[in-house]
Amino acid sequence: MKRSYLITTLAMLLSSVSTIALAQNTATLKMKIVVDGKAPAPQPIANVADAFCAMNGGPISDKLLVSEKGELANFVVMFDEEKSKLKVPAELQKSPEATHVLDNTKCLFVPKVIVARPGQTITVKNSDQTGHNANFKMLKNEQKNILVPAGQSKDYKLDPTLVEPAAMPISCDIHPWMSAHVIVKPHPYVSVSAADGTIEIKDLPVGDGATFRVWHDACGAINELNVNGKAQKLTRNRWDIELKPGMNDLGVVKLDVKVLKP
Ligand SMILES: [Cu+2]
Repeated sequence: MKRSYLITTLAMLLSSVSTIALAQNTATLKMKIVVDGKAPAPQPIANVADAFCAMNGGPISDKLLVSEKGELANFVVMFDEEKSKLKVPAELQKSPEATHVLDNTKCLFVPKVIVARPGQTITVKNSDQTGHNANFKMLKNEQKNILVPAGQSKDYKLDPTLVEPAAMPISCDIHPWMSAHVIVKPHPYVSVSAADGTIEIKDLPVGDGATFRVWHDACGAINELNVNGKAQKLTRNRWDIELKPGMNDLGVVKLDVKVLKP
């Protein structure tokens, strides 16, 4: 009894020591993505032929979602494992088992961006009373067009060995305005901005030479960002950041409205 108590205490002590050690040797990257300039308001989709989709005025374009304060949703910051000098720790390279849901709701895909790992499953759900399809236009994984009748769901399984080089489009051929993307990376270092523009990536390696790739569905090439008032040059959407131990809060990162193509 006494011995097991001692072992338990020792194990707890060791695990808290290793947690502290991990926290000191890893970095968290944080920022808030804001559009510099007045972004156009989302417009209703024109020529909606499907009677179900056309109900209640029809869908509003979800390609570019900017709050009243200019905060940009669905902006992606992802660690570039090929260009980075810093390495992903081995324990974080293994994909956990997980299922992501891509819903069809009110004739739009939800969410707009799915962040997945190799071998994981994407369940395409149809909450609408009309048929949809999800056409996975992948570069490495199987290209597949999945027809999902009203109220049903179907699975798309990602290959356990394949990584996609960029955000891959998913479209619905029945409703041409419907668009989502899937990112498949061999690490958990991908963040999609929330409605308030916040990005956060945890457990990153520490040091100089971390390279991140930035992406948004409504942007072409992003050659420059403004980080807390300072111009930051990017090369082909790639951004080199030095990561210090603990919190790396870059503050407000502004994206020029001119690069947006709604
Ligand atoms: Cu559809």
